[in-house]
Amino acid sequence: MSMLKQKMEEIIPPFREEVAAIRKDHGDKKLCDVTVAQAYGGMRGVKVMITETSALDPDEGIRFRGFTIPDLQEKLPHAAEGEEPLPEGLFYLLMTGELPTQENVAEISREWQERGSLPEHVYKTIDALPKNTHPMTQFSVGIVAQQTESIFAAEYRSGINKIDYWKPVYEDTMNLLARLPALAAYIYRRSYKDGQIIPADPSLDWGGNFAHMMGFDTKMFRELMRIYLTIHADHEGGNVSAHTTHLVGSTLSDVYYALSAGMNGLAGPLHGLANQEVLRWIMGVKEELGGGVPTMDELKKFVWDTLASGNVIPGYGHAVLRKTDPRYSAQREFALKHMPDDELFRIVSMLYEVVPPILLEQGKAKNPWPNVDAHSGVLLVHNGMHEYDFYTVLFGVSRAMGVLASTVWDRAIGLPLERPKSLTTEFIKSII
Ligand code: CMX
Repeated sequence: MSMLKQKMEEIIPPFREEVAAIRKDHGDKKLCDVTVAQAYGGMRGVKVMITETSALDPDEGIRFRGFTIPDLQEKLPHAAEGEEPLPEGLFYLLMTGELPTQENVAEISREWQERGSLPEHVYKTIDALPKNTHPMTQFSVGIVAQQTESIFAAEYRSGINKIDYWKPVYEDTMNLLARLPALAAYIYRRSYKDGQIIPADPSLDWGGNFAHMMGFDTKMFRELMRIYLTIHADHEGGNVSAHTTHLVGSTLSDVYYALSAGMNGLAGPLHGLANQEVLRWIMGVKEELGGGVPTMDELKKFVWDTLASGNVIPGYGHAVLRKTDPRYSAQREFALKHMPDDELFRIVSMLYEVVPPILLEQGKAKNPWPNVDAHSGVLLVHNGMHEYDFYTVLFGVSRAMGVLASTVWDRAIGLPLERPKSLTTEFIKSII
């Protein structure tokens, strides 16, 4: 048995008992009251889910099993050539709650390389789609096409005991995570590079190899992928991609169905697709103003014009955060270190000064500060990846680690079918 599965075998039974005792002894304790505004308002702040892997503080941002992004940069193992944390290490942390050793991470890298080849029919399924199909559609289809491989679905059919559900879910999770880079790289190569497949490099880690298979072989791009895949992985349970994966998984759909559904949520412009929208919007600014770096006044006017036309400023605002997203700050640090004079980075930095006061003056957005998506695109463009319709796929490869780690735990502690109560406006009127 692999090191990680062995570890999960050890930690799941006592945790399961602890949760069962909490449910039995404290099940009546109230977590919150729900208002009419919350019922109509997308359930903001309603405490109705359990997610073990991470927690989001409105002011401090994300903590992965209690660790901030700077903590991860300091404490997670990195590649011999670089300084950025290895996403395999984050996955170990999300799964176990403990920091991994260098050996733990090397073992996961090796295991994902071994499990990493995509079944042949997945290529054929994607090839049946028009080449200009949005990369997120190809990604979602490519994930669900692998459902033929589900070990959980096969074991469920043969009557596996529910106490053991997490084990085949763990196997499916490891297979799917191992194969996502090959799937995403194929979509990139097919959509933009004549479909020539670049074979995996077994000497590389998960993120480094992903960069390589997409056709990017610089140290800076590998490092970018390592930090990118680490910081986008998880943002507690209520965001749409995590919540959808969790919801669909609660029916005992396997992880292929569940993740594909979650990715369809990530593909919305108010969620993960905002990363491509940011780049499209910045390019629009440049084009309208004749190229180069605009002045602050020109940028201000562009921001107001966008708002006046009834559109949001992509990359700004958040449903939970009330300060600058630490994932934005981590990417800003990367840019300051590697590409301080980049033209687009200068525009992104100017927007950081221009947008928040305007959103405050407009007085609608509860959070005027930038989120993760405001920064990722410029790092990719600087490194030669200009095809911004592809960016959300990178987000998806990373997000899969968080939502699938959570799915393993959902099955480990036996969370039931999710089924909240909906109300009619007639009912609301009757109580007011
Ligand atoms: N630009 C303009 N208006 C904005 C805004 C922005 N960046 N952020 C919020 N608002 C508006 C909302 O559209 C809403 O307007 P209405 O009252 O007319 O409906 C009002 O301000 C209040 O919204 P809110 O409570 O502050 O924000 P929500 O929780 O409803 O929405 C989010 C959060 C992220 C969808 C929103 O801030 C937004 O649309 N941002 C731009 C898109 C974006 O960057 N999304 C990526 C988020 C991170 C991720 O998931 O990847």
